[in-house]
Amino acid sequence: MDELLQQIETYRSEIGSIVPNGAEALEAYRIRFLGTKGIVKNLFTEMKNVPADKKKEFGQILNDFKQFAESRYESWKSAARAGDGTGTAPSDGKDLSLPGDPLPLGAHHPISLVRDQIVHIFGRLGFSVAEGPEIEDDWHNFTALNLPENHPARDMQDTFYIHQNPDWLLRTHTSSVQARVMEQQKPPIRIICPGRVYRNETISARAHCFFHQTEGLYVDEDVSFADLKQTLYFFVQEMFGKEVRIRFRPSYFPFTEPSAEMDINCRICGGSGCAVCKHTGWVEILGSGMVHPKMLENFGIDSNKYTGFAFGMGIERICQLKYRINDLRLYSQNDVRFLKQFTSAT
Ligand code: 2U9
Repeated sequence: MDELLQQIETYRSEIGSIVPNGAEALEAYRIRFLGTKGIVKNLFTEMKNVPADKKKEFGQILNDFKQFAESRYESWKSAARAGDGTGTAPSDGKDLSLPGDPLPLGAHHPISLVRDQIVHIFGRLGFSVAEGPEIEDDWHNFTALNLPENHPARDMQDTFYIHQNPDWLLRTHTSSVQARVMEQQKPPIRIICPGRVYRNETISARAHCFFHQTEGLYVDEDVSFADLKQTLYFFVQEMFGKEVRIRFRPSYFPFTEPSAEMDINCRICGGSGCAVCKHTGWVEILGSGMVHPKMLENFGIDSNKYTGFAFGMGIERICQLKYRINDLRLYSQNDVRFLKQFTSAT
């Protein structure tokens, strides 16, 4: 019995040190250890000489050894298959059947997560996504949108112009996408336009030279301010929870009349007052209004027959309130410690 155990140990270390090189060596191994007259078979025939009270223990040891010899054979065989295609194991002797190193998985950027959630919420109300170029011409970014040359609103936004052509610029808002859709489509129009926009700002915690917007446009017969309010109320309830409170304040945008900004009760302090809500309990999250009749006419849409509402929001702002991000620079620094914290909310 001791002799047999000793033999098994010797075979184990022999197998452990084998590096089968090529199909022939692999086959030689199979015949020597696993063949019909091989070592494993022979060891089993020794069972008859083992005393009855040791048979169970020895049988277990033999089965373990058999499994060991077989598994080495199987892994070498698949390594050889995965090797050079000739059925020969790679010469460096690596066991290619071992599981690979896990690939580190990335995470979605918080801006993408919030953008996708906005798209999803408005999608449920029948809004589809429209996209347009980030390099725009003056007409689509300004003139068509009721912002003629020398209009003071142009001064409100510092614009990046393209050197090669003074008519080209980096879009300062995604309203230019709505302009392109109005140019091409007849009502009913129900779109949202998420995208990156550019403004010539000094980078700080509160300003950046690019950020992300989602604007929306709904033009049809009988679209009213009540539709605007209920649509935006539905949106914030879905985004921030049913208990969210809203208020509208009159405002001015060149594309809309009347115009209003919408506030929600502060998600950071719950209304008790903090730096984000400037101790008012309210934070502005978007601008909106009824599409200016002149705008509809600019695009050949009969303003006596059709009305519409539009809105625009900064995605970074929604992100800030949702995830309590207080520095705009974090969005573009690509620090993995920041980026890996976010999970999809949809
Ligand atoms: C067309 C018709 C109407 C787009 C609108 C706003 C109100 C608005 C800003 C808020 C903060 C964007 O992120 S922000 O800077 N936008 O308040 N945008 S209505 O109205 C349009 C646009 C195009 C053809």
